[in-house]
Parts: sequence; C-alpha cells; structure tokens
Amino acid sequence: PKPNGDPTAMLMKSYACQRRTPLKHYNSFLTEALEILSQNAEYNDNEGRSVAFRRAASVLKALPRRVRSMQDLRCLPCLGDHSQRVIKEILEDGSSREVESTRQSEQYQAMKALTGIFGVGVRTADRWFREGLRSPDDLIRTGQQLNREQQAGVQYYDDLQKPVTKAEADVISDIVEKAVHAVLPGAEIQLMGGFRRGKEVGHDVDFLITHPEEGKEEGLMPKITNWLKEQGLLLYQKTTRNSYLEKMDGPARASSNMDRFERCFSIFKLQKSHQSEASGWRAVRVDLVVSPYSQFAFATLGWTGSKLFERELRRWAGQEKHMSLSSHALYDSKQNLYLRAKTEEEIFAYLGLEFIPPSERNA
Ligand code: DGT
Ligand code: MG
Repeated sequence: PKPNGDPTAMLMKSYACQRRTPLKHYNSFLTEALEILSQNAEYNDNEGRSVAFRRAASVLKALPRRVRSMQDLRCLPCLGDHSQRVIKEILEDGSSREVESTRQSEQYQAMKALTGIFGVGVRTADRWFREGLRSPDDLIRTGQQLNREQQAGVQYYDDLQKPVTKAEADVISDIVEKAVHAVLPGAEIQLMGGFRRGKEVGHDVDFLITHPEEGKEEGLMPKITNWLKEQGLLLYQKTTRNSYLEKMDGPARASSNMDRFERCFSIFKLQKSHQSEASGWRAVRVDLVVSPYSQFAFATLGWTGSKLFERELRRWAGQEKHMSLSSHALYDSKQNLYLRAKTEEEIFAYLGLEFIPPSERNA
C-alpha cells in the first residue's frame, strides 16, 4: 500500500473548527490520559503545554475508530513528541507512568479540589497549595479570607461537585423562561454550553437571553434576578454589567476570550422531584448572559463551546483569515469592517469554514 494511504489520516484537518467532533468517540482511554496532563500543565501555569495536550486529545476524539497501534497515528496533525510517547506507552503497557503519577500526586489532587471551588482560579489555588492547604475543609479549618463568591463555593461545594443532569437542566430552563417572560414578554432564551452540544451532564447550566427589538434587553438582568430572588430560587448571584462598545473594544479587544455581556454568575436552589431524597433541594451553578439581538449569532457561537473549539475558531480567524472573532462581533482587518450575521451559519461562511453543528463541536 502507498504511504499516506489511510483516508482518515489524510482527511484530518489541523484546526478543531475544521473537523466534526462527536460527543461519544472511540479513544477515551487515550484522551482522558492526555487531558490529565493538559490539566496539570494548566495548574502549573504552562498554557502552551496545556493547549498542546488538549489539541492532541481533540484529534483523537475526531477519529472514526479506536487507535490500536502507532501506525494508526501516521499523518495526524497536532501530535507532538510528548503526546506520542504517552500514547505509545498506553498502547503497549495499558497505562502511562507519567499520567498515573500525575493523577496520584498531591499537587494535582489538591489543585483539582481547590480549583473545583466556585470562585477559585489556578492562581489562588496555587497560593493556598504552597501555604499547605489541600481542600475546602482546610480553608474552613484555618479561617482563610474568602470573598463572597468563594464563601458560596465552599458552602455548596458538595452539591456543585455533583454533575448537573440534562433533566435538571430542563427544569432550570423552564424556571428561567418563566422568570424572563414575567419581566420581558417576547424575550428569547437559549440553552447554551455543553447541553447545547448534546451532553447528558454538565458542571453548570448556561443560558443566553435576547429580545428581537434591539434595546429592550437593556437593564434586563436585575429584573430577572429580582424575580428569581422573590421566588426564593437564588442561593447566590453576582451580575457584571455589559461593557462592550464596538468603537472602543472592537478590533483590538475582539481577540480576547472574555466577553463583555451583561452576565450573571449564580447558584440556583433547585427543588428535587423525589421528596424521598435526604434534602429537598440541591444547589446548581447557572450562568445567565444577556445579548443585544444584533450580536446574538456571535454570542450563540461563542457560548456553545467547547472551549477548545472556541479557541480554535479564534485562532483560525486570526491566523488564516486576518479577522478577529469574539462573542460580540467578527472584524475583517483586510477590509477594515465588521461583518454582520444573523445566524451561526453565516459566521462559518465568512470564516470560510464548513458549518459544524453544535453536537459536533465537542473538540
Ligand atoms: P460544562 O459546563 O463543564 O459541562 O461544559 P461547557 O462546555 O458548558 O463549559 P462552560 O459552562 O464552562 O462554558 C460554556 C461555554 O461558554 C464554553 O464552551 C465557552 C463559553 N464561555 C465560558 N465562559 C466564557 C466567557 O467568559 N466568555 C466567553 N466568550 N465565552 C465563555
Ligand atoms: Mg456549561
């Protein structure tokens, strides 16, 4: 047979946004290992290394069959020496020593527990780790100074560790819809994030809210949160204001992945359907985002994920198309103009990419 004769290898594109990545795939035994190394690199503030492992894992997710030998990896993009070494060891020995020792390491486990607290990022967790703290209990025991968000994070830690099911997300969708329509009839609500991509569980529930009449969405978030508070449905909420101004933030800022919508980080008090359960409710992380109608397509694309898919879209836009993509807009640096879009399909078309439906953005 000819070298490079494997059609799957030849078809594998190098940017994740050029590929279809289903939720269920054939290589979890490899991708989980690579993602531990990616996570660990993130804990050690090594973003380049973290992304490299994540890209390697993502390529394996897009393969139409299980990897059985190193031969199967010929011509695949994004597989660096280190990733290949790890894959080889797993194929030959069933596991990788580096992955297993990382998984067992005190630092990895503590960083996982500490960054698992709502409101705690890698930098804070790392500082605590170096002070000898290992878990939420250690924070309480030593009386650490916590901000309001972290206090809620510690208080509801056990609940927030438990995955949110699709059924729970659907109940929360109904509640959010009721709240939004009570304060602004005609508003549109869309379930975003992992659940839009077809996941059966998630770490939170993400919603995007808009109104077809531009301007009607202004000042909407406080009304929604007040309604929810009055119903006793909120355990915690913090709203950040919309700070996006096209003229000031446009091209220069558009490459940043933090967006500037009016956004509410919240914790819902969700009644359990089966009253036989020990407590009658559980805490669930919910993110609400309000977008002006004219930016809704960009916001939809930006909030569907996965995180790697989003990152790759922005990299593709910048490196291959001289455009900058954000959750607000697409700016074409060559023509010096903003490209308007009403649908995700139009944005893919501007970017010269085949449309990938949400269920295949699980990169
Ligand atoms: P999950 O919740 O762990 O099951 O998985 P996802 O994919 O729902 O992840 P999540 O909830 O952290 O974020 C949902 C998507 O929204 C994510 O794929 C990227 C996007 N996203 C999250 N935070 C931000 C942000 O601050 N700005 C922008 N533009 N997008 C964000
Ligand atoms: Mg989510």
